Amino acid sequence: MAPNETLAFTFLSISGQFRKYFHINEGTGIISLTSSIDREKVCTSAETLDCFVKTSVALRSGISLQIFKVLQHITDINDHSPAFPVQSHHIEISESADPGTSFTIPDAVDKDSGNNGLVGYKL
Ligand SMILES: [Ca+2]
Ligand SMILES: [Ca+2]
Repeated sequence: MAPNETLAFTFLSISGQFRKYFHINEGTGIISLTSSIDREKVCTSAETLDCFVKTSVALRSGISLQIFKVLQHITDINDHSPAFPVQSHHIEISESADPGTSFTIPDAVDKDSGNNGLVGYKL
């Protein structure tokens, strides 16, 4: 690098809908958030525990260019409570029902992942 040449960092690409969440300082290369990320909105697949942002950053100095990849992992916090899909559920029980007769209720869901999304039931 020649003494008067400055470095310039820019995003070449950011995966999916993440572009609006990240900024890169052109002079320092520091990546910062422009707003909070709601993990459950941007990584919607219930089976996917991992939520990654794939980024390509270009570093320019004069006519030279280097590209490197940055993989950012969006970790989950337990910010959703379990909830039933309906507010109430009606069950009819005959007085002749035997002890041990069981009844099902709708499955509750928790939008969080892994242990943060576990649901338990208690009377
Ligand atoms: Ca939760
Ligand atoms: Ca969460």
